[in-house]
Amino acid sequence: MKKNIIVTALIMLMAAWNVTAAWGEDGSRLWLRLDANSTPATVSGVKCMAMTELQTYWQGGPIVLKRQKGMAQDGYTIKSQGEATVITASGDAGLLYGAYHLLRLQEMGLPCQMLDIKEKPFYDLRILNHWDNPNGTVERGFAGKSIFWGDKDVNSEDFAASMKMYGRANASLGINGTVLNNVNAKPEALSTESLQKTKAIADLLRPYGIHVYLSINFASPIKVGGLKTADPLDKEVVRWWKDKVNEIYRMIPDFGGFLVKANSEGEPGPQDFGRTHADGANMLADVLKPHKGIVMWRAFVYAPQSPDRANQAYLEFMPLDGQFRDNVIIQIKNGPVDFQPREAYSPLFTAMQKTPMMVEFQITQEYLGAANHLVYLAPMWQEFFSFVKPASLKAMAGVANIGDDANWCGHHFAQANWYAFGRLAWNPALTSKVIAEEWVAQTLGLNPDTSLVTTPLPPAGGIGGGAVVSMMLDSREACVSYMMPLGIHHIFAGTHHYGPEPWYSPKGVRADWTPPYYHKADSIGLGFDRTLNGSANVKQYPDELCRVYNDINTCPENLLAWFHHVPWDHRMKSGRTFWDELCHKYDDGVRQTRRFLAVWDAMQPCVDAQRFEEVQRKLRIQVRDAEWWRDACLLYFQTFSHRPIPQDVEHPVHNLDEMMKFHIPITMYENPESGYTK
Ligand code: GCV
Repeated sequence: MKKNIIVTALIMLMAAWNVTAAWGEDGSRLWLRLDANSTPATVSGVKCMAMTELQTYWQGGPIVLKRQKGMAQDGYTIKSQGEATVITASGDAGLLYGAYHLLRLQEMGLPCQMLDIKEKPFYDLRILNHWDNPNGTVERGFAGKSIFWGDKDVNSEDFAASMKMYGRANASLGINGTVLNNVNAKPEALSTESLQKTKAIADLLRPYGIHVYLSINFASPIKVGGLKTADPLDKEVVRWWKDKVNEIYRMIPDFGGFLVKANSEGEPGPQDFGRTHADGANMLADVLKPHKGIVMWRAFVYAPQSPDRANQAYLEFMPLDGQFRDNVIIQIKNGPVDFQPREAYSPLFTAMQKTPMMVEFQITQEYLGAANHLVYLAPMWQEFFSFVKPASLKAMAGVANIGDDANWCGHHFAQANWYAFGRLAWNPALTSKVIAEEWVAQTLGLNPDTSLVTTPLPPAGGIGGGAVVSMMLDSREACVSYMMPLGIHHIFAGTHHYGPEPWYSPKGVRADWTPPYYHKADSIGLGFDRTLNGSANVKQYPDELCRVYNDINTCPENLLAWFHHVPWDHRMKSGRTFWDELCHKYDDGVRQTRRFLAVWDAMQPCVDAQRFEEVQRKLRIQVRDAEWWRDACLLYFQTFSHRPIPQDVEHPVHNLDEMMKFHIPITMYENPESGYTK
């Protein structure tokens, strides 16, 4: 962990190991304050943690923490009684969440008197998924190395301090579970040595009400246990898993369970032995059941030969609906392809009626500009919830964007996505705006009710939050516009998913790993025909939506090229042709990023210098990247459309042949640094 700077933000995320002068003496612009010299948590219980936090940070009158039977799990009330404030909950976690609620009000400068608050989480399970590898790399991680693995000494004070911050940040949002390792799980995650480390982490996170979980490699009985098979119906295999699970629970009595990626992208699974997902999941569920453990079985599957990857999860899982044990939850990505800037929702969510399901969102910005682009994701997740009723799900998982970078997430504003995930898992009815306002007030110390239109600017903070909030709210749609508007998807560079390579199609690479599989550009038009005349993906949706999506004239324009091969001259609602609209969308996206930069530039008097400069640098990269996206996509698609770029649209500043030769030399474990850019 780099300890030379500390910035911000998530409630207490960043404590102040050496707060820089630029950040000022007031390290309090946190969701909750951290004291710079605090020692690692030595307290044992969660309730104790609630007391400690209040004793340390609460600036109001006396607080009473009360236990009361019969209240919802993790729920709490906060009531003012004379001078005192009473937090009541049936369990210790509820008391801790109540304490953080109170501190949030305080940090936001909201009234802390006359309180009468009643809260309970919408989901019992609110869980982060870390794609962290034993060697310390983080798959699709853009914020440095793993905070858990690699050369970390889990018994050191540094490690305890970092787990303390991680625990506080999560608990302040109500996050109560974490999967510590990559779903592309190395078998060694279950070795006794690795389990010792898992135990150490579990011990450090327990005071924050956080349970640990592990991703497992389905072939572990062979690779760790030395058996000849991992067939889930084989008695010896079952015995091996029982013994392993018993070993885990002896070490970690409150261990949460397993997350499984099976028969997907080369990972082993029950199908390797002629068995189904249900056979595999149920076997693990049975051995976990006596310990109250659960299985989160992922539905992220697709096959090289499939004519439409978006169809695959439904085809594999629908026949198994109702066949899973009650401690199995099917974990489904929000969209049927892969965390694209915009996707239709995964049709499994409305199709499966007899199986517990949970949604997997991606907090890390694998496909949304990594840790270089400011893209606030709450609007995307809320869009999902406008199609899929929150109550139809059991839980919410988020693929974490956390690493050992000084600001934890690689981009200051990426912390807002971690924050938003936690807040939405607690209450999916919260609006993106409210969440952004909370974050801006606590992290930047800006009043979200004020915009930046007043001139001259006051010399110090306290204003301008409104402009930042609206920039955040617009940022996801802007990203869609400059990357993949109107339903276009997966036209990323083959190796890193950062920049555009709609042409990427080397010989020998499987088709569904290349952009032409998805955009299908030709002289007629652009987009994937998923109608009844095409891959029939529309049929996986409820009848009413199927009809809407199937007809090019009723299909929402923001999903047009997702469901249709759209003719270049198709007339859009704006009156423009599809080609002209496409040009305008890319252009809008670029202009928006320039606007974001201008908003931020104007914030200079209101934000600490260090954070101002770091965000400004990233926004400049984002503007250049947006131009790169626009030019690469429009010039490439123009080779099919043979239509001019409209006069009222800014024309490309790059040449297509130059861009086709341009490659960023990064792997899936890195964030592109500014030097790469065109
Ligand atoms: C962990 C995408 C990503 C992979 C990821 C996979 C998954 O394909 O590119 O890095 O693997 O999704 O979610 O399993």
